Amino acid sequence: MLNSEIAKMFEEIADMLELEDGDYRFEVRAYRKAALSLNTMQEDVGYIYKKGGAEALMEISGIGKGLAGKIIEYINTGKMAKHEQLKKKYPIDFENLTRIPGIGAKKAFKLYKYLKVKDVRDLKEVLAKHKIRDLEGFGEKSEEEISKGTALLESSKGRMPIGNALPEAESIIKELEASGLIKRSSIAGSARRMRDTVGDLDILVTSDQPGKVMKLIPKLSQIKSVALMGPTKTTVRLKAGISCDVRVVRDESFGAALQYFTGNKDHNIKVRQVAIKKGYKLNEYGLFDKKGRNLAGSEEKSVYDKLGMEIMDPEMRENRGEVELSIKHKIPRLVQLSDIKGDLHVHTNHSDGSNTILEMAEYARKLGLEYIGITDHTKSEYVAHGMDDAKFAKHLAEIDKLNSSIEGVTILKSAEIDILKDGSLDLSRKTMEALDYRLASVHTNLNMNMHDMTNRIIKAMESGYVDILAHPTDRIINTRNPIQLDLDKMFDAADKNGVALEIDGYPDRLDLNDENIFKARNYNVQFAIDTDSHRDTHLELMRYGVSMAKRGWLQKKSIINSLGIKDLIKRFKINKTQ
Ligand code: DGT
Ligand code: CA
Ligand code: CA
Ligand code: ZN
Repeated sequence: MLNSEIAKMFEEIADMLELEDGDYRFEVRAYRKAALSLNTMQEDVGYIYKKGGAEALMEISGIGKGLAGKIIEYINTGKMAKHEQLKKKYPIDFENLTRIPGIGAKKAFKLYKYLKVKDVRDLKEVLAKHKIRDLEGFGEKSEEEISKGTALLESSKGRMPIGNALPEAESIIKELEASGLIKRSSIAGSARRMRDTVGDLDILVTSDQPGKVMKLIPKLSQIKSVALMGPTKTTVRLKAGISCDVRVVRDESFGAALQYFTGNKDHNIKVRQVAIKKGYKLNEYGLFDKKGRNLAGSEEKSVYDKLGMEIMDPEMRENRGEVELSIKHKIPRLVQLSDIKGDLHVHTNHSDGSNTILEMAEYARKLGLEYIGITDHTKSEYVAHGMDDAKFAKHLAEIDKLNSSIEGVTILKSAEIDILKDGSLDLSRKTMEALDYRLASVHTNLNMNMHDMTNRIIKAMESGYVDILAHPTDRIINTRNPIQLDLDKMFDAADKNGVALEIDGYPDRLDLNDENIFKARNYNVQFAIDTDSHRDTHLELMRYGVSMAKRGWLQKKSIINSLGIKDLIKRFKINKTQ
């Protein structure tokens, strides 16, 4: 998808402009805003341009005439003059270097200027020689931080967050389908299972003309290079920085192939054992009996059916006991996106979001949600423009006013209350009591040891003022490790104090993750699946949170925002007459 390529270039232009003499703050902000907007859009800008021209591009939030021109330049020429011109002056791999905590554009430039560091490989060399600690503005502590961050980046190498990977696959499928050569198509592999990160993408299509499909693939707009091309499988490297396997099978094998290539491997091995026990043979072409007669293959469900198994959502296929349940026909009905009635973690421009309360509410209504809870930051989060009690008073009054005029969606009053270092909460009791419900989270002092961190969070939960604990482990995928937290104690406290745990669906977070959700099932805890939106289109990211919940085997009954507005008001004991 073009979005991520262009976003990358915009980010780099912003990085480089920060290094230029003169005041480019306004431009830097504009480029970064546009990059964020592109990165979190699920529709390809190439398509948007093709369909609606420059006008349509300018409807994307954060994209004005100038930036639309740059996007068009890139669509037409594959280049961006501004980017090339700056890049000559700064031949630095900003994209990867600035992913490392402790390195921003300015520090990356210093590392280049004084130590000739252009990329992560160079960085590793100077780290090994302890050259960074002596640089002005760095020091020993910062060298250590950079060293840790580099190790984390290395260990996550190659795995892309699902929120970036899935739209790539969807856009490839769209282009393939537009060719008219394709009968059926699907994403497979870890992206279909909605794992939080994806090693490579797997796409499956059926066609009567597999040769033509294979020839078409290198011409798709997303492809950077072809790694391997065979008669029915092509492996390509995408511009977005991930590999993709595209396989063509005969239409009558589509179900069997889909089952096989969805995986995971351990799930497949178990399923194949079921087949063997029955005297059958199962492979990517179909299910066959002893005499080689085809029993199933066209539909995935019929493969499971003929094995005497109940089909389950791809998210469950991780060999965590689902095969055994499926044989007994006891697969639970997992929560679905359509069960979600509202979003309880939403930011606006009253703290660090981009849109107004009204814009967020209207977008939520457009998506069919019954309610959204506005959870702007509290004062300790000053970098995110957190509000103090006085500002909250005005903010809440505004929500009341909007709520009385807007139809079709309810705006709930809340806050993302900082849990301070000592476990106290960053708002007065009076303000907290004026809220419809309270979401709390840890944002600072993330390096505490497990004992202190666990006590800090449990103290907050026991205050009686926390309804939802947001992004409980505070990890950022590929960037920041989870905080040290005794999860069992935390789950227990959540259960005892009636605190719902959040599944933050924002694709960088996905927190709690599937493994932790799966563990939490042993406790009687409730969950809230939220998007942590910072702009209107982020409200569409709910699907990632729901899939995490499915991967943790959650059912609708344990998700508080599957409640309709009336029941939710009861759950939160909100005094409302509407
Ligand atoms: P990834 O790419 O690391 O995020 O994870 P997957 O699950 O997408 O793995 P991948 O791309 O290597 O293979 C796609 C699917 O193909 C995998 O989930 C199951 C199936 N598969 C691959 N290799 C084998 C194998 O050796 N045996 C069996 N039974 N299935 C396999
Ligand atoms: Ca894969
Ligand atoms: Ca693969
Ligand atoms: Zn938030």
